[in-house]
Amino acid sequence: MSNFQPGPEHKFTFGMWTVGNMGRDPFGEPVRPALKPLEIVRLLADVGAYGVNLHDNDLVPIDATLADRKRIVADFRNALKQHGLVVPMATTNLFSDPAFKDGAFTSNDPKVRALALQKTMQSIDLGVELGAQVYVFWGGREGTETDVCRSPLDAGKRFRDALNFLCGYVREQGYALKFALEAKPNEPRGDLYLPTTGAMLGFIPTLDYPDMVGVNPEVAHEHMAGLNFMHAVAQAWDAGKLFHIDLNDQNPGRYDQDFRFGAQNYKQAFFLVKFLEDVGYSGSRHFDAHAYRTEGAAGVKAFAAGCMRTYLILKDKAAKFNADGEIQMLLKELAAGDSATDALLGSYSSTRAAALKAHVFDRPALGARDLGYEHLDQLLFELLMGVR
Ligand code: DIG
Ligand code: MN
Ligand code: MN
Repeated sequence: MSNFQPGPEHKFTFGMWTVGNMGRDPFGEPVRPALKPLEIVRLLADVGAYGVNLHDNDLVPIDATLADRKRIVADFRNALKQHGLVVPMATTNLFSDPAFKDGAFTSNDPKVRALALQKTMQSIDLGVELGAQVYVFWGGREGTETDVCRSPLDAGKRFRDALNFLCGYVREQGYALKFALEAKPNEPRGDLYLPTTGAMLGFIPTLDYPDMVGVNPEVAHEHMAGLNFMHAVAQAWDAGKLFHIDLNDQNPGRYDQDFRFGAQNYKQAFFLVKFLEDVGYSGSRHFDAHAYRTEGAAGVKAFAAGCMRTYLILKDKAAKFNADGEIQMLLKELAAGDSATDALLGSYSSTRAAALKAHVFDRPALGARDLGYEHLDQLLFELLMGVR
């Protein structure tokens, strides 16, 4: 039995804001003390993480002087080196400061839009300096409580203009950086623009440099929209756009719970891990989650360790599923072709179209088949529950 201990090869990463979450919520004050960046690095190294990700202001306060910035970044880089952590991803906080209360890139105020570009370029510089190769854009304030304030067409154009400008900046700087767009349907705004991963995938081809831009799907955010997260990830993968991923958990129809990975929906978490491992996803397994507000320091460590242990347990279950003779035999039967019909399917030809139109189907027989999914799903359940 593997001991499910995380190692660098698993590429588990956490945002500084995750284990650094103080437990503040809209109805309550912080319950945990703030952790300094160096304490976060030490904590993540202790639990076996591979890397740490950050918003600009998770590390460098928004009003820091250049001298402050220089010292803070030097200390942080020393801590990363001392503890053997890397920074695969960085992002900008364009949602905390009141200046962005009505959006950043999509704000009606051109001064705010310009400030957002300035802040993001500075934050990109910081991320690249720390070694980031993926840059995430989560538009936490890019939305509205009432559509009276602006047309979604103007919002989309402004977001497109901002990304095109920032792609131009990255290209001119010669940074080896890819952009990953993160969708969320709502919160903290009443509605967020481009609310799902699918919406982001439809938006990317409208950009000047679409090859530089992919997506960063988050479990909780697709679940908030009532969607199947693994399907969203599969669509992104199929489009060659799965540049990063935010792992956590969430019950549908709730606020953004950002629970420990696998804490709510074991079966969906299993199918996600199986998908990522089956296709050979090589990116970070990034946990964008936080401990329950009930927890103290020990609970935060248990949260972080639990995220990674759960992933490794489900990875082991996926391997067992793929090696289970009865399950694989049933799947093989389900996937079996039919030589007579195979000739009718495939790329278009007038011959094939004529044959299809002439073919006589036994439709009642097709409807009468017993597909055996109940038995197959029960086998999966028993495998997940450890009785198989
Ligand atoms: C929230 O899901 C967002 C922010 O935490 C951050 O900007 C992004 C990076 O994963 N996710
Ligand atoms: Mn979230
Ligand atoms: Mn996220």
